[in-house]
Amino acid sequence: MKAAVVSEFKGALEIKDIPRPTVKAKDILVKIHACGVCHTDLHACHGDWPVKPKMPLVPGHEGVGEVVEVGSEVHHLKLGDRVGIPWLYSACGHCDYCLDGKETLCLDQHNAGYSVDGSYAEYCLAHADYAIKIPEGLTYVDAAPLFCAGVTTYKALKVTDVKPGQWVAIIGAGGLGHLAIQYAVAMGMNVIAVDTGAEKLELAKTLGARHCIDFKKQSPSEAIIELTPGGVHGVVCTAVSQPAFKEAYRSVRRGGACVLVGLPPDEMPIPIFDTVLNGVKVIGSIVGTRKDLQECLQFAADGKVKAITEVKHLEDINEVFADMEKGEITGRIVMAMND
Ligand code: 8ID
Ligand code: ZN
Repeated sequence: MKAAVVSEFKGALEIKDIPRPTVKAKDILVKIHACGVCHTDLHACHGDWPVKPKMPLVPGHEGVGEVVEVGSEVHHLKLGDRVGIPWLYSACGHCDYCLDGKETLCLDQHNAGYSVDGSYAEYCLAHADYAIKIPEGLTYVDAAPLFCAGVTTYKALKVTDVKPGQWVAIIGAGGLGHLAIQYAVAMGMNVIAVDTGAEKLELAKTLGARHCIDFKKQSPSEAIIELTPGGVHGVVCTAVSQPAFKEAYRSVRRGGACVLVGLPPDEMPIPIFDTVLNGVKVIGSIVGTRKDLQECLQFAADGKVKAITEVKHLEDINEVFADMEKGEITGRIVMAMND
């Protein structure tokens, strides 16, 4: 099968012919029709984070397609089912976290396109218990970005605990952020979006942001505090930039929540005095559970959220990564396969 493979950190991806994976008892094989390109894939190929991915690696954790093989112990999925393979490739299912509905914190998890090969390929293996069905009415291209960008931002918004009618700031309106804006609007929140460039900010406005701030033209936190005296009730920071996290922290009102989602490999210095006196919550949020994923897919199936996508192919991946590094992508790039 054809796959995009990275063999060394920071090396280019190569299109290779590699063996189709073999299905074990609890697996399914998915013929991939679309896979979104997440900034995490770029971090993986660069070896940016303390925990390193397998190498060589087939990246990709927004892969969607049809089930073409079913393991002997799989009874809830059948040939032809439309499914997606998220970042949470598998978890142990037995630890405190798994039992407590916090499976994304399981210490014994695997991650698609990181610790196991992912969906930048014509076929991808999935653990049947963690592959999620795509509701009717969603195309593969529309569904793919929801398997990471969608579920991650939907969950992060839940974690802010911002209520309908209250204010949330979305810092970084890229692949994740443009979906965050839509989920926030659908959840009844008032949104302020922060990014740079007319194209991204105009898109943010079209998607329902009440105010848009260009971080290259003004200080986002100062602008946010002027717009919402005291600051916003919650902020979700998806930007791949340490200064953006400082701005996010400074934008939150007393008692509010600053939810960290983006993963630049830096530290975030936090003033202890202000955090204590202001009762500010600083919370990390990692993707979402299978339940979160089902919910976030349903929002899209109901027409409340729609990923803005541009379709490319496996052969384009190095160019897509270069554009992503320069911040030149609006919405999400989705690679179409087997079409
Ligand atoms: O579960 C998680 N926590 C999770 C899940 C998926 C992705 C975390 N991530 C991480 C990725 O690894 C990456 O670090 O979220 C980050 C964003 O992923 P993405 O949305 O896929 O990346 P993108 O499409 O490149 O968008 C990033 C946006 O940030 C803007 C850029 O202009 C771009 O639109 N941005 C930057 I860079 N600096 C900014 C700043 N100072 C900024 N926006 C506002 N202020
Ligand atoms: Zn991702």
